[in-house]
Amino acid sequence: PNIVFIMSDDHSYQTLSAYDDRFIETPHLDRIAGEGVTFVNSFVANSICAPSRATLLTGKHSHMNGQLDNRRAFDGRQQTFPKLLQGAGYQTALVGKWHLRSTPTGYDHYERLIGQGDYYNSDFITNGDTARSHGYVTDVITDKSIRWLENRTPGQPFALQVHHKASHRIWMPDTSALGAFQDAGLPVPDTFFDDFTGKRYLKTEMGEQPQRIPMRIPAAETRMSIATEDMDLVYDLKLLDEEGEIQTKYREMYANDRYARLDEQQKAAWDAHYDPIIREFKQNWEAMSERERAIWKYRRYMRDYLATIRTLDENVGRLLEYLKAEGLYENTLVVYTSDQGFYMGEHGWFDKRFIYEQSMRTPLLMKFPEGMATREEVDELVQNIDWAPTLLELAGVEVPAGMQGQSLLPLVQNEDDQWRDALYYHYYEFPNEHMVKKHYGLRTDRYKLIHFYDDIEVWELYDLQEDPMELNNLYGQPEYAQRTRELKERLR
Ligand code: SGN
Ligand code: CA
Repeated sequence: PNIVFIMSDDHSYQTLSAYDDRFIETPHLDRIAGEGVTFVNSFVANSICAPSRATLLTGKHSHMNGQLDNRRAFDGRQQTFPKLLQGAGYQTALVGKWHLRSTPTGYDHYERLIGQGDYYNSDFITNGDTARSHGYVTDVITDKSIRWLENRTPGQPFALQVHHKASHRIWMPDTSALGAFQDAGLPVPDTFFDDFTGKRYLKTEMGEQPQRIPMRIPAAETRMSIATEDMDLVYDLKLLDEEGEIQTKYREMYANDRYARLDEQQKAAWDAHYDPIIREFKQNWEAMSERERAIWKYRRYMRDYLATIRTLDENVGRLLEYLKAEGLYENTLVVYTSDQGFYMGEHGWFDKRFIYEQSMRTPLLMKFPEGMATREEVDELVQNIDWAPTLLELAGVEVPAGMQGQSLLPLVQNEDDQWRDALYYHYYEFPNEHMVKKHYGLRTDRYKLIHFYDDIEVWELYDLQEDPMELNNLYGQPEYAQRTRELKERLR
């Protein structure tokens, strides 16, 4: 079978309608779900880009493949699934985001973005040579993918990785999608104004009233709030006014870099959309309360984010149509996923990194080759360490012993009560612009135990069944002492 592995950047499961249709309909992505398997408990091992991509390639946790954070370069000498597929006779290619700094290994062909790449008129490195590709990056990545498929050697199986830039910060929509969510309702999440007080330890002594003791709260020390200047009015929300009255920390970066990349035609469409929004902002901002301002920023953010997803969904549809038209669809495994989840205003945030649900989860849909009977929904705990073993087993290649994940093939065919009962997680990038502390933890189907360490010493425990939004830290409560000991032992 062929493999088409599509991975977007920072696409939350909350904005993929096979999972959640409060914000957006994604009919093309839903088709993969409809004809295949939806993994409803899909997670990453370290919720950040380069580590997630290294885990995809190696089937290993960060401490085993060496890619702890976004800063270091991936050691491309180690064993990866593209190398193994190549060795087994597959044509291999990667188009789009790479973000691992070192030169890609294991590919017959690659056209990769440099670092984060750009939404408009982005540069690509094609097998070593750098050139600019005019247009919107999601269209361009799809075009390049289709072109590679057209030029491949027929009759030989292929594995193509399509790694989109969308829907990464700063969420720049295509000109065709600019107004798409202007009138959308966009419900404000219940936890948008979370003050994190439920994360304090609850201390109880015999005969005393339970009380929350003051302590440092990792969630309260981050820099990823929509309401504050963490989310920049000009850079993130595109409020670049001609008069220069909206002065923010990243105004120049937006003006001289992101916005400056647009050509005259793109700028005309861009300005026609944002200028009225800027005027409205200037008229109303002063009179608004803190709360109203926060909600206004949230909706402005969501409109752009969702517009990038709209174009992403259309382009996935275009690629699927191509596979169908060429008679390739039936014998191809199509995977759709993201390098991690993202906050859509839950806890007042954007960004990711935390072991908390919205960022530890990631969408995962798989349409298997025709003739394989698969379940429609898999609810066992799966993680990105499992992706490489799955692709290898499907291709008939032996999974190396060093890979820590497990092939999902048996699981998609049959329920498995012997499947793993817990996931390990570890995030290492601190300090960093968003200031999420280093932490590791364990997630079972019901509980999550977390240890924040380094410049802080904090444990958290959540009962996901009673408290799915992880608002109420149970660590230290006497009635959870036994449970905590068991979870700690399992984690150790
Ligand atoms: C950039 C973003 C951050 C984001 C990281 C990591 N800032 O630094 O907001 O957390 O990427 O994202 S930006 O100003 O450049 O947009 S990741 O997906 O690559 O891990
Ligand atoms: Ca990412």
